[in-house]
Amino acid sequence: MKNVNRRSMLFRAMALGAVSTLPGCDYEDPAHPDIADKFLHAMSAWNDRVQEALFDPHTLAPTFRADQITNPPRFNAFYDISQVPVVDPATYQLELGGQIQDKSPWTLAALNALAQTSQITRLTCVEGWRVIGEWEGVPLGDFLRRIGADTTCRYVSFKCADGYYSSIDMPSALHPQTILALKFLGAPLTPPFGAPVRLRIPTKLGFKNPKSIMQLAVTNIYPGGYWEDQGYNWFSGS
Ligand SMILES: Nc1nc2c(c(=O)[nH]1)N[C@H]1C(S)=C(S)[C@@H](COP(=O)(O)O)O[C@H]1N2
Ligand SMILES: [Mo]
Repeated sequence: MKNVNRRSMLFRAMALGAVSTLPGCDYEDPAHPDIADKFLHAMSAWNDRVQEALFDPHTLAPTFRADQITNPPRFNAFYDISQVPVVDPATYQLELGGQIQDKSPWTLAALNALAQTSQITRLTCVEGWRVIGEWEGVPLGDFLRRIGADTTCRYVSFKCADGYYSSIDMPSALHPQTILALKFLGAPLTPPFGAPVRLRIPTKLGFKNPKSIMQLAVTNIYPGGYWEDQGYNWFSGS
């Protein structure tokens, strides 16, 4: 058992090592730019398969005490905080698409009326910083079952108010700590931190936590993502 765990840890470390060297390294062989690119993408696709195979849907990400929370939190997006779009919570509707039986859109009030859960977990950005925060919201698995999503599909995809987009594998979507977060530190999310609804998925890196989600879809067609399409490893479990 001990050996199996150690081996699994080693594979995880290898997979994550490749994740963290891929985005920032700017590696390009001037003589064969396409070959270098294809090689890195093939490595990343291999990484996705290893990480998907190793993912244990019952293993929980670490949780923390209230006094460990990073306050103030740290903002990150592909643009400056002054450019953050503001979504009107009163008229907000979460649109649903793909392999879902009931695609009626969800208001914020309807989402708030569902059973909520809260977590004190760590968000790790691929840039190398981490914050601990308290998020509260609806378990994504509960929500998917509620709307009649086909949970045999491979992907859940998200489109955001700022044009950001991302997607996750179904086993990770059904993980108990994966939530559609509505609150941070007991108060509704603010625009920089993903108002009105963001994904909080502590088993994955920060860029897999889309903020200000406007559309959610369930699909078997690979949806990619904003950073994923630029070479960041898609699975990116942490
Ligand atoms: N809509 C949207 N969501 C996003 C991003 C973004 O640019 N736009 N950036 C991602 C990245 S790279 C990180 S690290 C986290 C940062 O979340 P925070 O601002 O709450 O720390 O949001 C993720 N979700
Ligand atoms: Mo990030």
